[in-house]
Amino acid sequence: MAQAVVYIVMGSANDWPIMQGAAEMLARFHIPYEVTVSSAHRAPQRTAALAHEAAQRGVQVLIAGAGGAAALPGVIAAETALPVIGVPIDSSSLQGLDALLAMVQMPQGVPVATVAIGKAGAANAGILAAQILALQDPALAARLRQYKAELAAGVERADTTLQAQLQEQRDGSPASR
Ligand code: RP5
Repeated sequence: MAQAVVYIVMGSANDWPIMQGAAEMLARFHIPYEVTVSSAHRAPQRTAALAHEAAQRGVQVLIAGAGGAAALPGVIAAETALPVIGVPIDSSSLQGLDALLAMVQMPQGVPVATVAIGKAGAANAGILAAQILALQDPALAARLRQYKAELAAGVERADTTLQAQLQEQRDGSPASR
């Protein structure tokens, strides 16, 4: 298996159904990754060690997902100079708003690139990691351009379908008879 260049860390195995979205994006762009569970609060030493050792192991970007009082991405960012992307997970009674604020409101000097709460955020974390890696990888940059072209083509198709439905409604309306 290829050496992982992205490390996905989650505060709990229960975060996996959401964080899987990041893994799927990395796989789509052919980026080797690893996934692990670690918790800033429940396993602080394990979290610090994995963040500290990531660069030596060839990791270039970390994605950290957590819910509640989500310290995980910030603690990882404190222990490494690698870019850290934070994914707020909707796993508490505050629906992820607590995790979002914990990640986005990092003090000056220790950034966490925070994405949206939940599934869209997890997928975007995978894409953002790919975009960072693509700065040094022209083949990956080409795959990202292709992905953007597919997004745009999807919008064109959706609009064509919508216009056809609207036309059908207009043609079938009493005023047009
Ligand atoms: C956070 O607490 C985890 O990231 C998870 O989203 C949340 C709840 O964890 P579990 O009690 O389900 O393990 O640290």
